[in-house]
Amino acid sequence: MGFSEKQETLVKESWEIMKEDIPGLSVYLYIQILEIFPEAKGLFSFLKDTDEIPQNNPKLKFHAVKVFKMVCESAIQLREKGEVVISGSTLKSLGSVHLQKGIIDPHFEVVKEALLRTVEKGVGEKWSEDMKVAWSEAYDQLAAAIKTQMEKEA
Ligand code: HEM
Ligand code: ISQ
Repeated sequence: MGFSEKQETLVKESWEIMKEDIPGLSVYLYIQILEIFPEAKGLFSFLKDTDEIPQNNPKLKFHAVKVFKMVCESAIQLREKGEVVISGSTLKSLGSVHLQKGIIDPHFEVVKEALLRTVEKGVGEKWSEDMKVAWSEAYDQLAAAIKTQMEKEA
């Protein structure tokens, strides 16, 4: 099933709404991750040594925004080219960072679920099944590209 223009629009539109509350949604994303998978705390350098999720940590925000933006970018590419293309050096570094942190397939499912919950929270009543499918698809394809790279480096 191809990625439609409507799906691309759904992802882009929701990100536009979410941008209005980056600090809140960044923290929410980590809360969801830790709720589903508490051990993730030890993986992130900016969470390791804190009891609570820091509310205004620039690194934390930066990482969360990066993930959202990458999924958006994937949605655009899926519609334009039918596949997710990440530049060689970026992909290499993504592969090695996640490999080195010991990230495995089930972790990708955790982040996916947490991401979807965060989009749902961010867009409020605009949330829909179609929007969920669009984000899921874009995330899955992006995750697949990272996983393929991780296998190459392993
Ligand atoms: C680091 C993106 C999945 C855990 C990173 C970085 C990016 C990123 C951009 C920063 C890389 C750098 O510092 O050069 C993504 C995307 C994902 C994904 C787009 C899925 C499509 C996951 C999953 C986990 C995870 C499933 C596990 C829960 C981490 C950790 C770091 C990291 C622990 C290092 C953070 C630190 O302490 O500095 N990821 N990631 N990532 N990612 Fe992911
Ligand atoms: C995955 N990799 C790096 C940072 C992240 C932040 C939030 C959610 C998932 C992430």
